[in-house]
Amino acid sequence: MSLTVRLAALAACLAVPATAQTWDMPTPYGDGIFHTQNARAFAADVKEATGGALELTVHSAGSLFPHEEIKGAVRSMQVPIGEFFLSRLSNEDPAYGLDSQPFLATSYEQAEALWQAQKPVITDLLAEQGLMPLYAVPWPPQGLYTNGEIATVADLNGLRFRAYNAQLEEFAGAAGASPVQVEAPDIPQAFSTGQVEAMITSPSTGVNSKAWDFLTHYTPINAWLPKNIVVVNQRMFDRLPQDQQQALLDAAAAAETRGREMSMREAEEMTQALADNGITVYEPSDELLSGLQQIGDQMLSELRANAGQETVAILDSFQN
Ligand code: PCA
Repeated sequence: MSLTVRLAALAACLAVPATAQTWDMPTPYGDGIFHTQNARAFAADVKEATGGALELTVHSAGSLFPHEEIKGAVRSMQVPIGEFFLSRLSNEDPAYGLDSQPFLATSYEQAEALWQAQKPVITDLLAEQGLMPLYAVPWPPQGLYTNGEIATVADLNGLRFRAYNAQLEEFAGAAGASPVQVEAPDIPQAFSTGQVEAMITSPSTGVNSKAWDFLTHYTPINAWLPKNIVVVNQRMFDRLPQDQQQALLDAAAAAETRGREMSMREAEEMTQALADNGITVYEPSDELLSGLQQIGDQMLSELRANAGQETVAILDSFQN
């Protein structure tokens, strides 16, 4: 072998380590959503830090597994890693759903404090299923989208209301609306076919689904900041060489910080984008806010009465 050929062969070995592996990473939301962009940046960081030995392929918008199957797919090792909406799991344990309790944590600071209180409990719960949390990122505060302005809770009466989890379903129901579960990528179709006519979600999801095509009004009620979480299968993680484990953890820590910053930026920029595209953005009336808060208070007292000790302990440490 000539020296050049040998050098070329050596370079090829260095570029693609012999043990290089690719991990599929299913995620629920579309490419235009900052959580997905953050996941792709996370993947790029992992690739760079491992010199290409570990590559993550992000499959967005539920394209590899539908949203409701992502957690199970990571658990059963069909995929090593995946992202989902944390409070979807509240039917397994109410601790998962606290970030979607209406008016419990309504700012980024409060959401962060709530996450710090939730995290040890959620880490233990996930560990029972062989899963380890890598990072969690809040959505911007959730606001109310309708046709026409909403002055009081009574104005929501009878509206077919898009919901994404059990808490929102309960909240909409208590406000007199009729909740219908619809995944985020299906929002435009659900509105255009008349399946739903109002929703509570972030300005990010409103812009991503072009809310101005089927809605006229938005009010930032800042009702809660739900989170997405990325989890890894513990056994798959343990099988990685130590340096790759560390690379994954470092990239995850960076993704949590970056994602939160993206979220905060979007809270403002996407609200502006709604207005720029013709949506009327208005401040909620005191009457509307206090009516919705009352429903939140009622839901919280029911939760406290029915939840286990650990969930109540999270609430106590957060609320003190
Ligand atoms: N967007 C997602 C979850 C919360 C949000 O802001 C959705 O509407 O499904």
